[in-house]
Amino acid sequence: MLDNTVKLTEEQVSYYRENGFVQIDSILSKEEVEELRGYLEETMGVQNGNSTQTAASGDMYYKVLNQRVNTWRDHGGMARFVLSRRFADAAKQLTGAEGIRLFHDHALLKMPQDSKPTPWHQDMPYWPMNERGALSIWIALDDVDENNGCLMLVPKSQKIKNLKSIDLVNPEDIFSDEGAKEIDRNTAAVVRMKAGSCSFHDGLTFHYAHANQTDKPRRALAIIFMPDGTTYSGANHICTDGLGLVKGDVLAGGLFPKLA
Ligand SMILES: O=C(O)CCC(=O)C(=O)O
Repeated sequence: MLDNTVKLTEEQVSYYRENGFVQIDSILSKEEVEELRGYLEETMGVQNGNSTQTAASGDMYYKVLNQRVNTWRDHGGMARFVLSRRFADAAKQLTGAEGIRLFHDHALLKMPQDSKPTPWHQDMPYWPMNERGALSIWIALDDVDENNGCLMLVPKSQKIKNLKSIDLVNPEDIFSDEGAKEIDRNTAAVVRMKAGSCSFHDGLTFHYAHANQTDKPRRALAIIFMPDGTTYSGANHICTDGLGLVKGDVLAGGLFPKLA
């Protein structure tokens, strides 16, 4: 049952709050990983649905990520996982927020052959939110290490402010930003894990993913959660454009459901 919750340890919660990320092993069973892989495969091929493929094969961005946003809006199986209480409740425990809403999910595949790393960046600058506190769960659907695209995360980097968004195809070096002077990339954790394990990272945490040098796709599902009450900043975003939101509106309702 994906609605069962996982009680995180005090160490996991305090590690997240101090360092801006935490790894949690085996959040999914082997059977659940197998099930989710099947749904993911069906979803990646959807044409004209309610989810969005952000780049086509051959595009430069596709070499960084073969990405599909809002898979839950097309596939009931993806929805079962994305909307499950298990992940949202873990986000609630980590943040201490009174409630957790979905912002969006995205399937993140790193394809074999000419794969590029995901450059160092923060997520928050891409999100149209006034308050900090939003976070991602990144669920590995394959065993991951430096050879096929595991994440690297810089401890305590969430303590600095929201810098500017980085072009993921022609990246500037985020570490050369004046605001990032105190962040040392040499302290980054290499987050190797087994399929079915996950990490959570704060929207401000500096992170990177290695290129995939193997001959198989690296599959991951990331879900972005936000504390209930988070408000719209007015910036453009694929998930809010066209919804008629005005600056300061609470991000809520059926497209941003409260999950925990
Ligand atoms: O999976 C990747 O390569 C990058 C993931 C990422 O940047 C994120 O989940 O915020």
